[in-house]
Amino acid sequence: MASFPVFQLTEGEWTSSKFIEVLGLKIAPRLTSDPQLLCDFITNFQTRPDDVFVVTYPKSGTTWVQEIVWQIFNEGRVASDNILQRVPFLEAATSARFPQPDYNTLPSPRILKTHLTHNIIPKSGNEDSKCKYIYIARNPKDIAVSFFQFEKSMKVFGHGFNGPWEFFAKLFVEGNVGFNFWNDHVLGWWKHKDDPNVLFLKYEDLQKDLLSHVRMIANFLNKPLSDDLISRIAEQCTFSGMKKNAASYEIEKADEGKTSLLRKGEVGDWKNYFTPELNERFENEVLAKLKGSGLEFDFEI
Ligand code: PPS
Repeated sequence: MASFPVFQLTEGEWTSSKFIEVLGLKIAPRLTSDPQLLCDFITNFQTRPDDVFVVTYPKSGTTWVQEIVWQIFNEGRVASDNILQRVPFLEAATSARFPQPDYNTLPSPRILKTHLTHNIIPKSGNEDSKCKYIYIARNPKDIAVSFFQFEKSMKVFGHGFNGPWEFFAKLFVEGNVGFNFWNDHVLGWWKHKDDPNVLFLKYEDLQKDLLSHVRMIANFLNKPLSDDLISRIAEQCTFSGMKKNAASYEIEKADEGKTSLLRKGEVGDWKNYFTPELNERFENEVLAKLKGSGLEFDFEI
């Protein structure tokens, strides 16, 4: 019988977010009302050969690439429906709070958002008919800041993070945030970067050259598009382009309005938050773990 420990750290008056551990991953309770059901859903998920998973550690550019992939499959159309309706979030599949599609009857190709680690993500048993995974990695300093701002905005759920930035940064370094340690997540996927059904991208590279990344993604999905269409999708998927369709990227906070999946969309915002001491801690305890892997990040562009 699987167990689903509930996890929340306290330091004085500060509390971390509350999590349920499902398959070893810290998952926010808002994502599932029944951890056993979620565990079964993930474990028994039947992939189709044309499934496309947009995979990230949280706050790494998921929404951005969800939108790019959706537009690639929809001739560059800009849709006003919420992105999570168009590209559903796997880990929310058993949530009572958010209405979820029936994954079995979703038309192909299914485009799915997930933060699952490589060892847990649903896979095809058949070598010849593998679904595709687009993994987006982002530098952990900007992720930590983005994650902190997001957690703060979610605290109306009543089980959320309550504390200052320093506390969140500590939780992040120690892997006590949603989906555990950043370095384990990225390295787990980085090992598979050369698998033919994996496209490993970096947020900072998309910022540097969105056009060629839209083309790369389209080619990876066997959807070669005209130069005009690629330019249009790239233009529509810049941060300012997506901001024009802001309602698509809003999510429910609880009973109290909405928060956006778009915030600043920059590389280097971490410099507004990091002290020299914290920077040293990230270098020694987070980035040092990438040493020898060949995986490197830009922290400014
Ligand atoms: S989530 O909740 O994990 O799905 O969040 P995710 O979408 O992965 O990450 C949110 C951050 O991505 C930024 N974002 C973008 N940056 C550049 N260009 C585009 N088009 C874009 N769309 C989303 C978003 O602003 C969040 O980063 P921060 O640093 O907080 O601004």
